[in-house]
Amino acid sequence: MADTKVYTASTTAPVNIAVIKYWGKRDTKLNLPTNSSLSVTLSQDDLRTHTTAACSSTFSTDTLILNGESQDVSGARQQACFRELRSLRAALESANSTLPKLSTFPLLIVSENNFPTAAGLASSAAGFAALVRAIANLYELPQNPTELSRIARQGSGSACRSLFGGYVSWEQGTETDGSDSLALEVAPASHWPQMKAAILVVSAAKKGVSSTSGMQATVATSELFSHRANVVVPQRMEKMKQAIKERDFETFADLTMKDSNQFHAVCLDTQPPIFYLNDVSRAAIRAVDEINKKAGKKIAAYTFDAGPNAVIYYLEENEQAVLGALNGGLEGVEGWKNVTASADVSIEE
Ligand code: 2P0
Repeated sequence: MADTKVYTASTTAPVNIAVIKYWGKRDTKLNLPTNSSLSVTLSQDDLRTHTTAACSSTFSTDTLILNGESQDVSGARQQACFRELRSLRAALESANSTLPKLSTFPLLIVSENNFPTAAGLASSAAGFAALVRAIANLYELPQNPTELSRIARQGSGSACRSLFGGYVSWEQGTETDGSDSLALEVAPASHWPQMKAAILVVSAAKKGVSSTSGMQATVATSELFSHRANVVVPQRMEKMKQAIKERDFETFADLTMKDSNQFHAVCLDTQPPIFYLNDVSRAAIRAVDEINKKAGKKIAAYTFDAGPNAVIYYLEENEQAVLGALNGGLEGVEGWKNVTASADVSIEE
């Protein structure tokens, strides 16, 4: 009798915000980066993607629905994730003939973010991480998060870091097939649970230059870029791992702010220049500098991705000093989101 059952599995994946930034690819098809990067995972209570994956012989075609809207799945990124996951499932099925042939069924993926997709809050990272985990759960794959991160990376580079909670590195790797370009846990969230983050939503508008095209323009035209990728970031990766290991917030903050500034410097060095920061972003930078000056040490660290919104890291004990000053002193901020910076990833079945 034909198998007409609908198989389903659900999961959630968190947003991550890099403190050592990914910017530049050596292989655009496999999303292989020109430098390693390191991120902090945000709490799923605040920011996450929830995804259900289903498959059935009764479905007609692969379908992806994001926040209620049907998405195109013919792109190379989605196709690469589907292909890799199906091939892992097919290997299980050929080893065990009693397993249902899920690898041959069309997929239906339904995804919801609990935050605005357009707000520049790394939605593609959580989105592809959740998609890969949901299908891996559906297929009952034995692969661990690092092995799955290789697949999520092909969906969106930064997505590979959202397979873990806590503090996560994406090791650039040297192989041309991407087999060693994957995410590793630097420390679990429980190692440094006092870490908090506040997101200043300066603008919820979609960014002007996409990360994917912006980073390749930088690789092609910036003279500063190779110094960053080859000299600065390798040293910073080591120092950042050490700072996290030692729970040394001052060094963490110093490296985080320097790396954000250098990422935006290579954007400015791109032709034509890419501007992600605006006047409000710059006011946030000055406000954090003032907070740190007043405290006599670094108690707050700003970082900006490919847009004007600020993420401010701080330790719980300094919440009053940091948020009080930011709340009082910044105009032009559309909204606030105080989030727990670091959280364990738990699988929601
Ligand atoms: C990061 N960003 O490390 C950096 C900092 C933006 C600035 O990863 O083309 O959406 O999908 O691999 O992952 C954004 O780039 O780019 C990003 P693709 P992605 O978080």
